[in-house]
Amino acid sequence: MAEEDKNLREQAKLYDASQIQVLEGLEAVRKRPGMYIGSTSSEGLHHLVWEIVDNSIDEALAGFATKIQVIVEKDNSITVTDNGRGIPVDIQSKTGRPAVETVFTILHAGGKFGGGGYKVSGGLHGVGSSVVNALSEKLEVKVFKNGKVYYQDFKRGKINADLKVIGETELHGTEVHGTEVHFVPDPEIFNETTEFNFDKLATRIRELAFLNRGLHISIEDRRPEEPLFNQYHYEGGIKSYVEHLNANKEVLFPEPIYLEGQQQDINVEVSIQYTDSFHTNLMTFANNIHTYEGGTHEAGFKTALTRVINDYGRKQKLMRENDDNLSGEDVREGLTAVVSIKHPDPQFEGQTKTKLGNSEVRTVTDRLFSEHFAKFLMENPSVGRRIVEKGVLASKARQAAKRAREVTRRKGALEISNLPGKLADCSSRDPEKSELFIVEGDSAGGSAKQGRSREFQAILPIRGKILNVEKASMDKILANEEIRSLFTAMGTGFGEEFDVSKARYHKLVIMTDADVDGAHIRTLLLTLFYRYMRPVVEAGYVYIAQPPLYGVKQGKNITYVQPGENAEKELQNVINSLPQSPKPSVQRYKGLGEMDEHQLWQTTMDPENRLMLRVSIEDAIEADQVFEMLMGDQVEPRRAFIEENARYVQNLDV
Ligand code: TSJ
Repeated sequence: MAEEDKNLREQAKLYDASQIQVLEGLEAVRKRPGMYIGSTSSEGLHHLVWEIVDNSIDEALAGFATKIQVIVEKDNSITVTDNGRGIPVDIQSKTGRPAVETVFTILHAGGKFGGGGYKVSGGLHGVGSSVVNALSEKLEVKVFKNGKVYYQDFKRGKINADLKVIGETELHGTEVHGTEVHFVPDPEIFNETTEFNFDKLATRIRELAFLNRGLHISIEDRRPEEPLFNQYHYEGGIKSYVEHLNANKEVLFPEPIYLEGQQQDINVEVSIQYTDSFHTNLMTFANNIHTYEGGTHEAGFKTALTRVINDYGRKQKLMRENDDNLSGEDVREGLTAVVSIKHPDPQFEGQTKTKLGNSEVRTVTDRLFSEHFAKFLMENPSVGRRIVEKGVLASKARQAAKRAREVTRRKGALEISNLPGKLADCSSRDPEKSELFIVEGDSAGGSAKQGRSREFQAILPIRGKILNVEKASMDKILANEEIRSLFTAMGTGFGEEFDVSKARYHKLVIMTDADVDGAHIRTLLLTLFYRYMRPVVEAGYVYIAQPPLYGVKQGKNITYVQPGENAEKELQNVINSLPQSPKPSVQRYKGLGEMDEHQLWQTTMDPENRLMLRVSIEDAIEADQVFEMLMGDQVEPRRAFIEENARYVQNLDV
């Protein structure tokens, strides 16, 4: 009995000590949220969702969960549910507390128990569910396990009440098991916005479905009157991803090549398919994290692809004996590929921690892919021939482009001393302060020149449609006047010599009319940036100006309404808020040309007032796909796009 008492007292002491640690730990998270989730902007807010979802993904990777459900509730809170084993609820000897409580109260407690297998959580960002808890006004967890429903809730990371059983799970004789977490992001922390972006969530959730073959994952938005509900499930996994990426393209062979293999605890999946375009789309992932900066899996894949195609081409006498080997770039032209590896202990490196570092992954990926691919080529000689021929063609085009570039360079055409005449440069030479506005049309360009702040804003007017980079080879692109002036103004060089650190402006602002043509030009520019200035997009230098959609005029005063989902509502609010006489008049701005230089400055260019959208690499990829659809060979998707957008424009014109 005395022994028991002592034990209890010890436990209580332990508990007090750990509670103090808990409070200090989570208090640190609330003091410096940026250190744990990157920022407290919209980016950080969405990060919370991935921290939670990653835990369910881990449960799926472990082979226990098959369904994950994400809900954006009416109040912008989030519910994530899975049908896995349920977070353990037993008392841990170390803390004397239920495991599930520890998951939410101790920093970095995620994945401490269970062990083994692949984990997403605790990977790249993986700061864990306790950080989400600390940054939530309220968090509730329900664990369905052992025939019971366990419940606990927290406020700003603090335990509200102990874990308790609130019900039974027996449902029509089948045992329900799983985990449900509901959290309300704390507006004290997320003081910019607590509003979730459905498309952003849906895009990543769809990606997770592609990356985890067989998983059922859904997202529901309960905020609109008519809730939105998307379900994703791909039996083909990344093979379906490649099919999706190539949906609007002409492909060289009907079914993407797919392989999965395992070696040294590393799981490798690769799927590839060639299209008839010049564009390479290679996406690599490690433990579901998009490795934008590549790494050893990417390197292994690239080496294998180049080697296998050259070996095959020579063996089959599809290349001449004296020809040089095809280069990596040559064999990747027109390639769409997804490489996804899973590793028990992934190491992420690089500027944005999106470069896989584990060296053993290089050889494993190389080996598994080359074996499969070489076999495929032997078994499919007509496809093999087309792939080699495409590479040979790319090689020839590259040599032609190199000659064209040399001529361009000799003439000094891309040098800053040859700044295009149309460019109205700014006087600052500090790239961080300097902005380049790319303006649709000479007349709007004129107003922008008049209205700008000469000190740090430069204007480059471009005329109408720029070159279709989808169908043009590199030498054609370089010969294009509009494109050349853009690259010259930027000062970054072109192609292999491209150097983002030479950028003369750290803001590149696309300013087009708010109509279909403007949208088209914007898509063209984004595609150009994505394909030929990608580091500029990745650095976050590209923006889209947001000229106002409406102006409500009363007397001398004009109130502007910005574009966006709620523009019409906002317009009504503005009208209602004004006195009814004299009667306010509404103007809908269809083009930049309808504003004078003063208005243009005030509404769209003045850093104090303007609204600009920063373009993410995902936005650019999407633009690239829209572009492909608009410009590619297939007529049907293009018609659908135009019809859909025609409707959209009609709606706007109401
Ligand atoms: F972490 C979290 F709380 F945020 C969270 C965890 C949120 C959600 C929506 C789900 C989960 C979660 C955790 N789903 N499934 C699990 N599984 C475990 O934690 C688990 C269960 C059993 C065992 C075992 O060894 O028996 C081990 C683990 C890690």
